[in-house]
Amino acid sequence: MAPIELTYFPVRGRGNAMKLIMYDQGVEWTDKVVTIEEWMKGDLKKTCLFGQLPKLKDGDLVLYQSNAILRHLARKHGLYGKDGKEAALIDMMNDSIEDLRVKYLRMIYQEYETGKEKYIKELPGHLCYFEAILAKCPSGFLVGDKISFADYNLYDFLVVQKILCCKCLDNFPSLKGYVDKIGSRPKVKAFMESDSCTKLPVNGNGKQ
Ligand code: 0HH
Repeated sequence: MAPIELTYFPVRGRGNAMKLIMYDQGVEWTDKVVTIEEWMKGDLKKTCLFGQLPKLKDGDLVLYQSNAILRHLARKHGLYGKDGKEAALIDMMNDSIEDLRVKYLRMIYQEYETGKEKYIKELPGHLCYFEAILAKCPSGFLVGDKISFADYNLYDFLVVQKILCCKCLDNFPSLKGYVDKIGSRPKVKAFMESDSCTKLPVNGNGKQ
């Protein structure tokens, strides 16, 4: 069977969490990078179901929407909890991460100059919920005793927040420990230090 193919822009953006899953889980996949110039021609956009990337091709399944892609990878690779109850809780966590990601992306793409300071000021008020959740999780993962797709997504989000504001986790010992723990998984560490991650800008407009 052909390896999974991920089509995305040359940025970390919404692609990084899925790449983390695929590297850490040893998934065979290929990276199809679309330059902004290529995208602006419009031909590829017209073929995308919702006119956007990322796109994941897995055999004859073609998926759009980053969270649907994360969930698909999670179902295939045992990253969706041990039962329906854990899966529901993992979905809840991931939806909350998406809420924060949307706030972050709005600031980056629409109001970086005017809104960055306010965003950083308000960030602890959002992160404190995850701090409280993780402080109560003996496994060190968001749900249950195994890593889930929401953990990869939260890890990716927190690393990006640290790039924006290096002190943002200083008052959150559980979140700090969580980032260290997931970041020290050998394949996660190797990926995060590789050119595949470090050479890409965090966002498409050069802001971070
Ligand atoms: N809800 C969707 C998801 O989760 C949102 C996808 C999305 O916003 O998958 N896709 C954006 C790229 S992510 C998109 O396709 C942001 C990175 C931007 C990198 C540079 C993009 C340059 C575009 C000229 N955007 C392109 C578009 O909407 O035409």
